[in-house]
Amino acid sequence: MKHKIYLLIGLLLSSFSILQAEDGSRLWLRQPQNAHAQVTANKQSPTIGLATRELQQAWQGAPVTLELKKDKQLDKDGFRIRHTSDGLTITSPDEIGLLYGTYHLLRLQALQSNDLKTDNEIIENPAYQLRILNHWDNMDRTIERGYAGKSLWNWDELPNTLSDRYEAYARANASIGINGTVLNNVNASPQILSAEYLQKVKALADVFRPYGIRVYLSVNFASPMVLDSLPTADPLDKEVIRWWKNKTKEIYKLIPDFGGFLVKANSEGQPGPCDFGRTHAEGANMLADALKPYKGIVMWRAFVYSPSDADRAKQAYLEFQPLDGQFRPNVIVQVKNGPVDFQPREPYSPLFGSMKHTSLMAEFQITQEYLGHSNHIAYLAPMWEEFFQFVPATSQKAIAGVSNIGTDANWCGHPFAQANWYAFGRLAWNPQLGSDEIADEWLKQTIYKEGVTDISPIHTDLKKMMLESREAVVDYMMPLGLHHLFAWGHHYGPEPWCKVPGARPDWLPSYYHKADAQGIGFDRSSTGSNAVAQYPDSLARLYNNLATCPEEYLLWFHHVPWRHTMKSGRTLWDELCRHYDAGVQQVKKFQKTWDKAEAFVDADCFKDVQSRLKIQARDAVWWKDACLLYFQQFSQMPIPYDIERPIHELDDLEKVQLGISNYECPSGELLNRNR
Ligand code: GCW
Repeated sequence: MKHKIYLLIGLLLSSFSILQAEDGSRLWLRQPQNAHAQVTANKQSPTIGLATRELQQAWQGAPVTLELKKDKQLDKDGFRIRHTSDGLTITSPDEIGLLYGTYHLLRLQALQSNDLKTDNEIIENPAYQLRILNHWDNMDRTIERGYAGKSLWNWDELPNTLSDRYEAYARANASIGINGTVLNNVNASPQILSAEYLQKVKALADVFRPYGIRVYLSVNFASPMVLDSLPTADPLDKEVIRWWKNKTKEIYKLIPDFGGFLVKANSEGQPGPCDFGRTHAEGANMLADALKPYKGIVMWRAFVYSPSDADRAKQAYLEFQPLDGQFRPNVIVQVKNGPVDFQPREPYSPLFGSMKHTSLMAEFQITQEYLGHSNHIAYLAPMWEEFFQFVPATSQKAIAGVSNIGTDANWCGHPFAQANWYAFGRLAWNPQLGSDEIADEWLKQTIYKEGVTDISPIHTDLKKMMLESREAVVDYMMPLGLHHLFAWGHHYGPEPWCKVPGARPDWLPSYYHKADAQGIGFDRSSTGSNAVAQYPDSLARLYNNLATCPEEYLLWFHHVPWRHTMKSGRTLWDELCRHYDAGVQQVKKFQKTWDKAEAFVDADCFKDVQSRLKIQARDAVWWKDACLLYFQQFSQMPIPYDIERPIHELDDLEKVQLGISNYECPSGELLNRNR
């Protein structure tokens, strides 16, 4: 009797946990945990213990052997999976490779992949050695450009209380190959290096370690002045050098595998070596020397633009390229994918390929600062794929993505925003994976509710929606190479008219669109700012010529007359109108696609995405009307008669105030406030 009651309670609990678990909190790791697989290993360690447990609980197939062994074909994180007479063997020269192999195997199982059915060996090595998330998390748990709740790191409770989420976070990252995390905002508080906070950082590092995740910190260059009242932070000053050496030693005592520092210096008001008449290289090298004995690295950001006359898109190159060859080997210069700032579409940053004697790494933005926050679907893999066409992974050893993770139950706010975290990890492992393949993997593992066996009526459409979503955002926000038309501060809605008395010109949209009676766009050709000259010759020629410049970058590189004839034969103005309208129509199509998915997904998830799509559809119209009505004042041309008419007055749109802060926008709260 007693047993029966326990059984009943057990059943109730497990069905309850299944219901609970459809809230997105399990991410792409939703496989049943009741497998009892047979697993053996030729060594024991915490990491191998994790791999063993994952397999025991979820692997439904033949016995698995975990084999730690040198193998000429495998890098440290790489693995081999092969069939043997008594089951499967996962081999790796390092424990972490065994864990990656484990997650790979379980992913193949979840996807019912054919790779498993054949006798083929699977060999995987990551493209980038360092695959790092950058958190822009502040010490008060707000997140700069975070749209999924608060920061995961509960600094007040640390180091004594460890949230379950810390381990879940590490596991999720390990499952997609991410092996580093920068815990705090690049606009860094010096406090993070205080003895008190280092204890908290250590507590997190201890949780992450078995999952192969190394901890890094963003540091404020003026830390010695703020924390210990040194009179200067000059990187050539003996006391300053000593301070950083001691601080580094203190960190490694607590965290022997600490990864290193990320630095935003002399950018947007942050302190840096230039405050003391030194170069970025001198600043970075001083930190690199302190880290070298421990094999730590410095990731030094190239996101700089001073209030000078030079075109903002040229500035990172102008400042950093001349320093090529001056950085220590353990410095990596971290460069945003584009030359301006994470816009919906930018050409790649010309710094890539132009610093032959310096290690560079790309910084992507997973959080959708400029792509509709967590209200809009914008699957970013196609954007990153575009980047890899210009900047192949072979040229670098590291890659970073600005995280979109917060305390929301589903981690990322929008249920589909998880796909961007997932895609970043998968691409950092293998940039050759197609956006299509990654979307396929993510959907199958994440989105369909338990019990659905046939996804074929909806799967292709959902995948298509994801694949088209980023281009839709480009279309309704900033087509044809337009950029930075965002509202002051929050970077959510349109404000191409924005004027802020006394503001830096390059913080205002008109600096970028330059609309006037003649035309629109930023002349970066040889007759303008000549930013084209920063690209390799063949590309420079292509971009420089109005006739050959790819239309998706047209207004990035040229100021183009309104009546210019486009490839379609239409005028630029008509083409612009059509792109804006196409973006709007696309989102309406997404709404239809999603409504068809109702029977296949969890009810709450369905409603959540449905209501966010409504917001996205309204926002798309808002963007289209705002931009077209505003630019029409210059073009003086009619909106083509066969496309939907604006439904707003420009005057009204110019009065829209969202009332959201620059730094935090908890998901779900951005429901068209004050509109
Ligand atoms: O994209 C811009 C953001 C800032 C950010 C900065 C940076 C962390 O608007 O919020 O600050 O870039 O990358 O440093």
